[in-house]
Amino acid sequence: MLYPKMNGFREVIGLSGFFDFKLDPDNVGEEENWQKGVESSRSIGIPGSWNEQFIDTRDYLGPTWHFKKFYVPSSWKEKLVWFRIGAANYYAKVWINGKFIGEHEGGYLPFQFEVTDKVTFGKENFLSVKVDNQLSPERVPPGNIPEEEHPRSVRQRSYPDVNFDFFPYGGIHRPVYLFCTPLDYIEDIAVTTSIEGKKGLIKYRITKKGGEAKEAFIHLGDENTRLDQKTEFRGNMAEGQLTIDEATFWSPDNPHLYEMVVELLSPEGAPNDEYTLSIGIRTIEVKNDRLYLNGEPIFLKGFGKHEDFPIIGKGLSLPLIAKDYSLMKWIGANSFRTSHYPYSEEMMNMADKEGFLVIDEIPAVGLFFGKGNKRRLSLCKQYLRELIARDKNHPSVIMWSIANEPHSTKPEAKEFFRQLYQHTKKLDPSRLVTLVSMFGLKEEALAYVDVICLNRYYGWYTDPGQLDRASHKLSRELDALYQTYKKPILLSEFGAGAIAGVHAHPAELFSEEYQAELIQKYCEVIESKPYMVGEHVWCFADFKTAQVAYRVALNRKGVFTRTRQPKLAAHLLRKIWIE
Ligand code: GCB
Repeated sequence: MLYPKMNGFREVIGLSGFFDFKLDPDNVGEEENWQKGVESSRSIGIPGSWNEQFIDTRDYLGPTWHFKKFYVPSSWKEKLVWFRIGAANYYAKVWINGKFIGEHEGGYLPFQFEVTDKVTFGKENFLSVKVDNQLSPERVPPGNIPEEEHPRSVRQRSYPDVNFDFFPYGGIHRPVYLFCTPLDYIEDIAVTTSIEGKKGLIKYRITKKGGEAKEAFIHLGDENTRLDQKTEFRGNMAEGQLTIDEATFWSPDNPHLYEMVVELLSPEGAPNDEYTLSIGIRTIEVKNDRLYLNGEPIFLKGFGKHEDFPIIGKGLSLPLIAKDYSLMKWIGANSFRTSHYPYSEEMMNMADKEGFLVIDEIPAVGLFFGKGNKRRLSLCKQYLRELIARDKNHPSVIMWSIANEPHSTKPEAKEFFRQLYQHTKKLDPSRLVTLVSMFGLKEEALAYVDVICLNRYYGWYTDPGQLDRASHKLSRELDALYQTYKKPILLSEFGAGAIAGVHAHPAELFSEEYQAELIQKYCEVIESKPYMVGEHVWCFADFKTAQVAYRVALNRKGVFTRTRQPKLAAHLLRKIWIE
């Protein structure tokens, strides 16, 4: 799926901004025809979560409506018109001028519809978007799970009753766009890259729709290189390869990007659509239980993160993205995981530019097994399909994560993940696949994955306050895990809660000193094991969770506060990772 871009053949109109907004707690909107608008709505800022913008909506998760008037330029009459939302959590239905145009399930991936015959050109149009974020055991990630389906102690139950550890913000969280393409247009471009000595090879596949175009022109370049190639369509697809003899490879140290311009040619040979993609030439593989980027061993240093900030909730904030990358660079990180859902396209583009290696995760968090497995599996497959369609061209993405900490106590979990693993490999054989486990040795599905991701909290949830014991247990478990699976292991979560400003000497739980000491001890253990391919501290920054007795207003495991100020652990990590 291509991100909307403006050029000589395509135009983009941003519809983000204030929308009229109304709650629909009794779910009567559709019956009462709110598709055409409704009285007494108020203004909401989009992108943004409704839970943060008003006093009375903090815990509201049911159906809501977002309305907006917009214009479609008359000059778009000879074009195809598209409507696109970057992400809306969790279920969205869209109408234009009262006519239904489509729906989408899943809160973290883009969706778009062709709306040419639903809009009025040169006149006012009316958009209504219903977004429902009700928690349900049927949805992924799940919530409000009945006791008999997934028993948990009363103390584990939060408000709202989520089966995961972050606040279930609802809303239109990413940009809303109207854009146009020519009638005969480039539908998609997919590239994969490989390396032979100094050569960089770029395989491409272009798909087009509409019209009679038989050929495309490809121009690839940077300041030193320029390649031009004509390619022919067979049906709607054109495939080929470009070779750069002396290529500059993409890596965290030198995130070099080439520009690839694809021009679609009319049967007469005139350009009639164009799309520009940034390409990084790199390889990623596992060899002898190690991780290799461009044929060189690589060790991942970084974090699990969240999209989370006061007032905007999970809404896109470009300044926040810029700030987070600058802090990750300052601290010496080279990677992160998009825990526990796909992050915005804007964040992914910046990872390519700034040179970060990304483990790209679907929103499969809090998975449990039993009733509803089939639906959950098909949703996870849909998420993987949509995520790979969206992110397949990012050099930064090195691994797909098919789930975080599934409650894999039932035997069917193994088959569930076997299917997800195969599904992912089929969609993208060029990248690695991981599962982020809390069960470790008991997680039978680890037999399938390319890299094992393990989350561990010795010294926090177990053996609190006892860091020597924690190190010892960690070391023993990592060795056992490696002996069993003989695969590279990334410690994808470890950390301790620290309330900024709380100090204790000797260190104890919730002090900045304890968090720093725990992280130091874990890093020492990890770095002593040759099969370990990385350390991702949990978490980059403090973040909001549902209300529950064991969270002190926020999850405090951030090495930065929620507003991005460093705790002691941040300075320590900088020493470990940079010096
Ligand atoms: C985990 C989860 C993460 C939580 C973290 C914690 O294992 O993957 O979502 O926030 O633990 O702090 O408990």
